[in-house]
Amino acid sequence: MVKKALITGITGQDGAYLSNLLLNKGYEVYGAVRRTSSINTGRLSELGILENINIVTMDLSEITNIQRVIEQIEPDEIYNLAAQSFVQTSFDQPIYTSEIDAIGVSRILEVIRNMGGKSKFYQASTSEMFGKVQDSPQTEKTAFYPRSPYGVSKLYGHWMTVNYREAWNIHACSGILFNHESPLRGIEFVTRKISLGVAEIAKDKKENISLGNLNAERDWGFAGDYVEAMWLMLQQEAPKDFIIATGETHSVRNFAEKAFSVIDIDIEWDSNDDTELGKCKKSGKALIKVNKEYKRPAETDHLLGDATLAKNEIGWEPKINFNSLVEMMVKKDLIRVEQGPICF
Ligand code: NAP
Ligand code: G4F
Repeated sequence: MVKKALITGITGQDGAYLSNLLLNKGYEVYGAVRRTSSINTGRLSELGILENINIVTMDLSEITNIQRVIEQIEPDEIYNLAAQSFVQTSFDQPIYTSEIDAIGVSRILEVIRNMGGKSKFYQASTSEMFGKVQDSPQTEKTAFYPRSPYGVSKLYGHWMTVNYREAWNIHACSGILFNHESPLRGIEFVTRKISLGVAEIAKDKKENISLGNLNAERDWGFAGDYVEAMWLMLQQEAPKDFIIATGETHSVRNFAEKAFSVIDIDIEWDSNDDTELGKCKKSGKALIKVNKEYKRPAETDHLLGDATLAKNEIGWEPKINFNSLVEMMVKKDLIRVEQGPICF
């Protein structure tokens, strides 16, 4: 029997990679899209898979909509990737972020419960739940301490997933995924902002890149590797939560240095305060500027994940390392700056 998967957030970065993976495995893929005034299926088109997906309209704010869609499809697996996923925006839109990232999860879980718990459920949890980290590296046992309305909302979704598993015996699990990036990453996130900025500077379309906290550290992996972990988690006999990470951490500063090295530019830093500049070693030109507008009211300073449990129990390991990831993103943006489209 062909398996049916419903993916919320299918128009996002992970939605595109996960759809591709599931289609290759022979799934019938249903993609939930919220109503917008313009078409935003560009990532699915870029991967050449849009025509193979059954698009359905579904917004996480509307339980009746969720119920009708799930009742109609009767999916074997539901991957809840939909979210207001930008941490910075969550400080300006905390209520909306909670509505989708927290209560939205309850809405789906309630529908699954009311339908007798037949669909398996994957929740897109996040390393942002560790926030002000209580331990490093972070494991499945590390205490949470979220530092943004996004992190707090995701923590609610995480515990609801655990609770519905324990209370109602639903095959529900939560992937605590550390930052994962790709050429399909949204342009507001720091890695893509840098890769695109570097490409634009290389092609004389931009003078410099403005960034916020250069010292924040993230455990950055490749999104294509991470969606495989989502699928693996739903294939297990018993549902369980796993950390998915590379086990390496790098600062935003490191990421920028590596990205410029792809176009043969070495960066040197000229001070260590709010007026810091990253200059081209050869020409002395300022290519990176610090702008406090991009700093956050409360920051997650350091993330480093330990994915040993995932390696031992579900056989997951990352394939793409940090250097290859940065190179892949800059090289793709160099092509896009000339040929487009730049964003989705
Ligand atoms: P993304 O590119 O920002 O995609 C988010 C998706 O959610 C988009 O398809 C968006 O639709 C959809 N969405 C937003 N609000 C919605 C609503 N009210 N109803 C229905 N759909 C809605 O995010 P991503 O990087 O692919 O991440 C996927 C999931 O993993 C998110 O839940 C994110 O929080 C979580 N996560 C991501 C990372 C990471 O590093 N990427 C790490 C840990 C966890 P539109 O296209 O219409 O905006
Ligand atoms: O790329 P970011 O915006 O990602 P952030 O906040 O870590 O969140 C991402 O990863 C989470 C997993 O931990 C996901 F759950 C979430 O959905 C999202 O995908 O920022 C990374 C770091 C931050 O410390 C930020 O302060 O980069 C720092 N940063 C410095 N300058 C900047 C900038 N971030 C952005 N977006 N733009 C800047 O100019």
